[in-house]
Amino acid sequence: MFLENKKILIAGLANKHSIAAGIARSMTEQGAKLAFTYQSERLKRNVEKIAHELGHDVLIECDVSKDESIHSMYQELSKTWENFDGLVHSIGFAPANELDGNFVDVATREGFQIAHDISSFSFTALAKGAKPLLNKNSSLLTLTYLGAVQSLPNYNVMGLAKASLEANVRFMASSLGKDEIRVNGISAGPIKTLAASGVKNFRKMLTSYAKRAPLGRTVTTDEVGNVAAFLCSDLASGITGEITYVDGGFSTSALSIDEYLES
Ligand code: NAD
Ligand code: 0WE
Repeated sequence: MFLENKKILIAGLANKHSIAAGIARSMTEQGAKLAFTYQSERLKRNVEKIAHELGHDVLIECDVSKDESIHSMYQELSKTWENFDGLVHSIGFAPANELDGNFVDVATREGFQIAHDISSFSFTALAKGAKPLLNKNSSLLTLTYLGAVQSLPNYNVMGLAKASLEANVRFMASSLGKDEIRVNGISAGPIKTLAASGVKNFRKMLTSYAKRAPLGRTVTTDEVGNVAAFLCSDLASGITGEITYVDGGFSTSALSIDEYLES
């Protein structure tokens, strides 16, 4: 088990379909001790059930849009964990009206600010709070998406926020490298989670993705989880500032034979 004796904090678990749930399963299999944050009282029961089933019991509320909430979360955490070895940031949000329609038409200053605050700055803010508690050889991880580097319909301001998040990975890696803290991102292919459930025609997107991806299918949260466990382990001690794609190869393929012959 390559995460034995590692204490890792996971932020962004909402329900069993969450990417964070796949990460928690895989990290548990590899022997990690986990703590979880949940966004609000509304999600507490879900998160509690998943944590207990996996044999973990540290659960703390944290709304990343509020510095005070992040501060008190770490105060609470430090009562059970004097120090820890990793942080998973699996949080993204933009107002729904920004994710439906022509980018320039639907973009607003407020939507831009919210998307960047919750989806990118929160990773820096969580790292800032974690820094005094992190051991040497710690690892920070976030979840990103191809929309950071290529445009696609409706992802809109989230694409800008993910581009910022990926730059955040590189700047945080540089900032924390001297403390032997690594910072990486996983760019996951589309998965039907709560965050994806509000998205129009998401099922169609999944089908079209599966067609182009070299593996001929979409990926699962457990496949993302396995790579997350690796990146947070000492097996990945030489990797930092990197974005690893877990997308069945989609981003490496310009056109599939099926798409080519269909038109
Ligand atoms: P999810 O809905 O299960 O997780 C999103 C989480 O963000 C939720 O737990 C929610 O509580 C949390 N969150 C939102 N605002 C918050 C706030 N103010 N404070 C604290 N937490 C807050 O969906 P998911 O798909 O598992 O998303 C996790 C991450 O993976 C996101 O960053 C998302 O952009 C990214 N991602 C998702 C996909 C996909 O297709 N599902 C693909 C690539 C990357
Ligand atoms: O990062 C994401 C999810 C982003 C997301 C989704 C929502 C829906 C509900 C952020 N904020 C919100 N806000 C809401 O109110 N993904 C990678 C999944 C995703 O979302 C899309 C996608 C894909 C893929 C939105 C449009 C187009 C494609």
